[in-house]
Amino acid sequence: FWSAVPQGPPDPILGVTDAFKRDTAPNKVNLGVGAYRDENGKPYVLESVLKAEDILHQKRLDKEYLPITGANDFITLASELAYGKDSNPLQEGRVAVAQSISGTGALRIATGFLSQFYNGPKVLYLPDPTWGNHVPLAEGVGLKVQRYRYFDKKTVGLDFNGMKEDIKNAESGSVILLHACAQNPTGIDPTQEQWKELSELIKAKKHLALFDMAYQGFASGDIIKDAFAARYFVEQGHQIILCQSFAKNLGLYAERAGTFSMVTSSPDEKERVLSQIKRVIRPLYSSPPVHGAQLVATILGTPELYEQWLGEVKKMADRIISMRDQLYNLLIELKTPGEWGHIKSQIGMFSFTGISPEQVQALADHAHIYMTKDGRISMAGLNEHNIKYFAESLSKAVKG
Ligand code: PLP
Ligand code: TYF
Repeated sequence: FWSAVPQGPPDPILGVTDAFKRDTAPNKVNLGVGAYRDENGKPYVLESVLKAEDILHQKRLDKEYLPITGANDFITLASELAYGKDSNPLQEGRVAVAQSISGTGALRIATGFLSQFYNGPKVLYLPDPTWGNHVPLAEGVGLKVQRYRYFDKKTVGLDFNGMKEDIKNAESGSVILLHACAQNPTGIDPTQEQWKELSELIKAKKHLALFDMAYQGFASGDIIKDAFAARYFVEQGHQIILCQSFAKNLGLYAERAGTFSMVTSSPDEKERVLSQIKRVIRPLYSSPPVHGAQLVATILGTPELYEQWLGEVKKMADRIISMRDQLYNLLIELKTPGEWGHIKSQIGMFSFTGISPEQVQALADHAHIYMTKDGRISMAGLNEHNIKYFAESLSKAVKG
């Protein structure tokens, strides 16, 4: 049956973890996948999550199927976290929300819904570069992918003029995917002033803004600040689509907790949209898993746990920021050729170092340091034990 099936390429990001695992060197470093690591390079389970686990355990809850759109307390609390409790469309009951299989699943509901129901151009505009999975998420359901300029190689910063020009030139009513904060892979976000301009422009062109919010809290350590862009667009009357993930900010990677939501124009429209969202979800997986959603709802709905969680998000974000400072200082001390200010100014889980694919390969071959081919490093993979080794190796690779 399957003799003609060709070998597929490894995933550009998860393939890095495989290569790292195969390496037997004791000093190997994995800066590939975007998953938080503690001071000792170990995966980190938040204290607030452990406490929520205890609470849930004692409740002896059943394992009944959830509704197609998930657990009601979870979707309510999760959307309040993203939009803000006093957000108009939430208050007015015109946001259609469904629990999703984390951020990826939310994006898949989004593309599925768009391909079936969107009357505008069936094109998804993605930043260049973006998270690799965005492309098959769109193309897999027949949406065309276009790019808007985002990264400026020369400044290792945002190509804001290019971005605006491409969004302006896109056919009216196009779907524009925006990273809500902590852009993956570049770690470069528009400023609040720039977001305001983008909102104007996207509104003037009647585009549909789709926010991918995978890092709320991870960028600045402050969940409100990190929600600025999405909330501002909503305040300005954009009927946004929002894909929310709890993988990073709650460290719930494998629990697959997230939401898909759409701001609609009325409660009646919301009901109709929701009825179709259910029909998108049903053949994909019928209904979502329960445990992660219960953890999130317990934390967001218990004031002490919520406060503790805010502190823990800040702690993770701050550790990453401190690694940025240290890495920058080391690279300067080592007289590494080039300008490295971007390491400090970039935001969130990743730093886009700007090194070449050859230098990336050299670091893997000679120093057992693994990162994605585009030179992106997961800052959380760095810690007091390996940062000096990494800076020295990077410096050496750049000097050639
Ligand atoms: N979107 C972006 C930009 C991401 O970086 C990620 C994860 O790395 C996701 C979405 C989805 O992740 P998950 O499905 O684990 O929530
Ligand atoms: O590092 C990144 O950019 C992501 C991480 O199921 C990731 O690709 C890994 C596994 C997964 C979702 C996201």
